[in-house]
Amino acid sequence: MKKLTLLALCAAALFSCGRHGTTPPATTRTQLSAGWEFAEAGTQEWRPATVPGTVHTDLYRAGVIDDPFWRDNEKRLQWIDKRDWVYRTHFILDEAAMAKNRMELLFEGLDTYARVTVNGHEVLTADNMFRRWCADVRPYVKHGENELVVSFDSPVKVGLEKYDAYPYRLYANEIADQSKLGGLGDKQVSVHVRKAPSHFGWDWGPRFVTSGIWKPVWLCGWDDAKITDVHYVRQSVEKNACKFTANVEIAAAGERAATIEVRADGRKIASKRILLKEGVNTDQVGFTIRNPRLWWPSGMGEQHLYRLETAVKIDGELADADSRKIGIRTIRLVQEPDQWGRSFYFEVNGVPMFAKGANVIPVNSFIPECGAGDYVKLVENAVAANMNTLRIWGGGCYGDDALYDACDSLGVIVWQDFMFACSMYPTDREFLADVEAEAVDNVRRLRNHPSLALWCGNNEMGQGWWNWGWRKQTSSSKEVLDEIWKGYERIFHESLPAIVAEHDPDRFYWPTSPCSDVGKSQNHESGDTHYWAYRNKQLPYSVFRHEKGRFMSEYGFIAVPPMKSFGKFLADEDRDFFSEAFLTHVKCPTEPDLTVVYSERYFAAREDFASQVYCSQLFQYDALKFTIEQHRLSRPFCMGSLVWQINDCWPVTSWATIDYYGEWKAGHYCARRSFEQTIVAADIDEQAQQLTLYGITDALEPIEAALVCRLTDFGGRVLSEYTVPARLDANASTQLYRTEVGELLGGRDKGDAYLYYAIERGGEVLAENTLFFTETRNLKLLPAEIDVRTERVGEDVRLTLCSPVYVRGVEIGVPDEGAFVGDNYFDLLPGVSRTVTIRGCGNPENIVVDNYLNHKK
Ligand code: BMA
Repeated sequence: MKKLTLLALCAAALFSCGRHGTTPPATTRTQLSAGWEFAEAGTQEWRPATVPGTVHTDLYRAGVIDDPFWRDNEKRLQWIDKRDWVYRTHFILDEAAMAKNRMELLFEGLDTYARVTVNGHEVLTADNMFRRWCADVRPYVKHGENELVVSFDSPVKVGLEKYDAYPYRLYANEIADQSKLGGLGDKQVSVHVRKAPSHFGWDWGPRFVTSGIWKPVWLCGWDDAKITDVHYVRQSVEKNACKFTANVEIAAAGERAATIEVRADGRKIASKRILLKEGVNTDQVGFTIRNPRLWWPSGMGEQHLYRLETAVKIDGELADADSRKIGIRTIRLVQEPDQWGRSFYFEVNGVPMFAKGANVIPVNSFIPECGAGDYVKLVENAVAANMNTLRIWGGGCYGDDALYDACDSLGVIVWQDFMFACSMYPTDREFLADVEAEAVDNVRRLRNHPSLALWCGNNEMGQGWWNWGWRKQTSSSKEVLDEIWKGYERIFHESLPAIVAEHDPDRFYWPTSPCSDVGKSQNHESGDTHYWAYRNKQLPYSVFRHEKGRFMSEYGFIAVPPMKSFGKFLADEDRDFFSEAFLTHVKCPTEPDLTVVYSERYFAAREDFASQVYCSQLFQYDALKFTIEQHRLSRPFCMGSLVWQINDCWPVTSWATIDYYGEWKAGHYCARRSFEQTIVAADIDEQAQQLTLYGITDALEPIEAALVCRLTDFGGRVLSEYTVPARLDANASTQLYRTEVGELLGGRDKGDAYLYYAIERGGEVLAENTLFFTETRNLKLLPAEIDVRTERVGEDVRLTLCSPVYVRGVEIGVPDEGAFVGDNYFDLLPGVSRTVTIRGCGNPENIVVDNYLNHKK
């Protein structure tokens, strides 16, 4: 049965007309989200569709396919991307709608090869998932019912045509384009298709090459004028005043006198009379915000945002209005010569910022499954872990507006990649023109966000080409290799920086991540660094003591999902690290072997699934703790630590610190602790066997305190204790104490004791930490019985844990859906109780507290 979308004009004024008057603007924007159906091309099997959405999720909802994430279903669903699909809906235009002078159809995103018809007339064709597509449909619409049809060609079929027609092969990483799984043999078509690279698979992602209307569709009616863009450009920031220009872009139907009005938080602050000409008009309106309140990243100050509204009035009537929030701040990427090479850090409002954060991949393999709330949750989770920076990584998609809104309001700096990763791309003019249009669309969409700090050309292409053997693997003539590199330079050294300079001149452009210097191999003296080499050689994580760069934009430690999540994507019989279904959800080639090796190395082998899962989690915790502390203690040499990765797009063994279902893995609890504003951290020089303790704070005031150290055995006996004065410099890492390890241990075995160290002021512990002198497997841990007391406090459950002996990495498991454990994977110090609040716990009797390491042997 057909459902109809009625264009109720009065309800259709989507953009706030707010303080500009009570009458809605003459320009109307109506979302076409109802009544959609889909069918395979050439069939008449129409089924209900969700728009925005994807064909995979529509097939699942229609009961045609099983859950794509369940067990090894991925393998059986590869046929979908080889078919063509058609989407259609109907909408009704009433007289008021028909009276509009202009009528445009706007697709915020079409994935990917699409032909759009209105009442049988082709109005546009699309070939790039990342672009916006707009068509004039006025000549084709009619009073009453109208039909809108979007036909998608298989991205794989089109990709294959392009691949076959291309004069030479282009490098694509085989974990990043799993062509064999897709039934295409060696034919890696992803680089020819402008859609999320990770749709073709990744080392954490399934291969689901989607099609669909993945972003909202709008029908826009207008008479004289429509605002097509507003860019607020800061001219100067002074203590008492911040000067701005609003660059306003207006489409006009003919020559008309008009007024542009700008309001800040509802108060009119500027207006200008202009003369519109038919076509696209651009004009500038200057205004000043007096006594500006600055926007700061989380942890550095408040995130003050101003609501700015720009309106166009004709004959005193509101033609159109644009409303958005902006923040006032300066951000500079400081790259200046220093004793180590050249710095690389963000300076916000004149204050150097140590970037604490993570990388973001697509939030779901089927991106439209996520709504604004999911993006808010993601950023809240980042801030909850004391992060101030997110990198939107280049192998997925440019983020949803809601993601940047959340970063603005919660104070998270965004490093934004353009969508190119781990491959080399076509070099022809047509491809270049397409990606240029894509870049312009996205730069214009995102440039008003105060959180946005930097545009980066691509992920890992420069290093891959010159230093990771991609040229060799391309096995082409020198001429072809030169041509590929020339194409690279055209996109990343010419076009994209020029687009950023023209459309977003205040923002820094960085050609590729990682990059030390254009054309040079990666070093630790300048630029940003990804460090992954430990994996292939199975190196201990302590290698991160040496593998530190000026800004660590990627590093991470893999872990299986938390125990609670397995039941959602695996059957009970799959609970084995090497079962077929389990391995379907492992995409990284070193896994699960590396996890097994590391579990053995750090914790000693364990047989049962639950304790293997636990070891995998604790490994992620310990390795991240070590590495984050190394980064932070070596500031100002290193000024950024972005964990790979904060999220997952499906249930998988990955480096994510939060799994697909939103469960915090051990790594996220660790990040929260290690990214706290003030921490104490230890560094052991293995060769000299010298221990140095550091106090690190991002606070803008120095801290006068005392450093307390207690060498203790695992039964709780204090072996030695001392206190020294400690002064932590503001926004810095300060060496507090240095000693020989041997002297400290006083002849004891390294497994006999641990060091508790803390900074205290007036009896208050400002930061505390523990240090071991050997791997956990060698610690002389004693059998422990943890005393667990439970108490209900309102909706929450409060657990108080205590043990007379040292307990490593306590894991608290709560089976209830949606429950959140306030703290987890921490160590219990002998005789020191710890209270944890659990949200959403039904029956406290179901809580499992264990650590597998202090069991009786
Ligand atoms: C980096 C990233 C991704 C990848 C990750 C983990 O290379 O840029 O390509 O998923 O490492 O291997």
